[in-house]
Amino acid sequence: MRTQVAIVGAGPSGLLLGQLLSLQGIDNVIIERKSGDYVLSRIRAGVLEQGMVAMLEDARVAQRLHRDGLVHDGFSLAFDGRRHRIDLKGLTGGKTVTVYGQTEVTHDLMAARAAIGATTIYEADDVALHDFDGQSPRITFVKDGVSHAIECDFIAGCDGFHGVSRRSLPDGAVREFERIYPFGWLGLLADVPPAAHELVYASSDRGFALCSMRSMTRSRYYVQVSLEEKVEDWSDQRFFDELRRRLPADVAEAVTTGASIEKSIAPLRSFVAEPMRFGRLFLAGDAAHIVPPTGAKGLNLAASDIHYLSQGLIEHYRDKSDAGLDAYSNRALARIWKAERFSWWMTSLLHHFPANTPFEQRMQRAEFDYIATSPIGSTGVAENYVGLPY
Ligand code: RFL
Ligand code: PHB
Repeated sequence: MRTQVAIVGAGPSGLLLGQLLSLQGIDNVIIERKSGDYVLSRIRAGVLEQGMVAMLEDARVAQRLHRDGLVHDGFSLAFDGRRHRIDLKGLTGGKTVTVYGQTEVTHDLMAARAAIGATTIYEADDVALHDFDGQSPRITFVKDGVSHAIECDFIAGCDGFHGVSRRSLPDGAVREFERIYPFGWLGLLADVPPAAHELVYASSDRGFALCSMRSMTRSRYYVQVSLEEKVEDWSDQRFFDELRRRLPADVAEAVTTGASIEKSIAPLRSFVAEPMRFGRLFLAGDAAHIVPPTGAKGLNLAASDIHYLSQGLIEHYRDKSDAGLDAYSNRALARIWKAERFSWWMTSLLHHFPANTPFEQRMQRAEFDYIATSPIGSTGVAENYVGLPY
């Protein structure tokens, strides 16, 4: 088999790239390790920046998003029971975010891909990347016990943090930067109305909590937990009791409890691999970088990478120019590092760090007080949360 762009991974990065290329008549094949149903069953992000919404419009997959997505003009930060609203719209000259689950984005992209008739190979085993440092890259894999090869012009490594693409690079080809946080997030999804109309990020002496949602009838909640915690030890009742203890009183009172649809623990990590290109292999999304979920940036960064990468590939085929591909890594990384900083900062502000001294705890409180009383402090938070320009 031969294609122009072989894409490894059918997460949001791979599917969005495939859709944008297909719309320009650029042939592409996606190779995914899991089944389509498995990919759709992963519960992950929920907040889309305006730039990502615009990209989904360009990709012609924004119909359901505009019908079902919830536009949010603001969100709250809470500290020891005190609450401060960040007026996103007012502080950024009219920008907002849209609450729409990653699962739904993935669903819409998969449906569009099926309608276009582009090829996705699901349940591909032993995916391996070859010769991407030369002119004729190739991907091999095993499907239903049979070995296959795809020849291509370029490979897009969109296969997430644990994927094969980054690991295929020769030793020393990339420099990795990493911070692992000493806690995780226990998340719970339930079909109950959200406690508040907007998201609430809360810091308390018992640790961090977040009230989010997928719709006006489906809530997503998180509590910070130690890395030793096991999901099995958290009944729904225990989860909701702990959540309420960490929230300001009025929000805690408004929490409706209900049976969980999903409950899982995710570790928190900051990670960047530089550069994001090696020969004819380009890394995008979680394959190249991870942010802790506190700033809601992971999915949005995947989209901005794909913005730069799709432009580069389109320019290559349409204009016979490699300027966009040559600039890809630097352009993407400039935006990534700013989102890394914001996500690290929000994580540092709002979580209970076991090693923090009383001095550092006072610094967290002073930082919150500054944001809550300074329009300039709040504006910086708002500007980053709605997403920096592409
Ligand atoms: P994905 O979504 O991980 O997709 C990668 C795809 O590649 C496949 N794959 C392979 N395919 C072929 N061969 C191989 N060897 C392969 N290895 C892996 C995988 O099966 C998968 O389908 O990466 P992508 O597309 O870059 O998208 C990035 C986003 O998914 C990610 O940034 C966010 O979901 C991060 N994230 C969150 N971000 C937020 O903004 N807010 C959140 O609340 C939030 N929660 C989360 C998250 C990520 C989580 N992970 C990664 C464990 C919660 C979790 C649990
Ligand atoms: C979510 O709804 O899953 C969510 C929202 C905001 C975040 C992280 C996760 O910062």
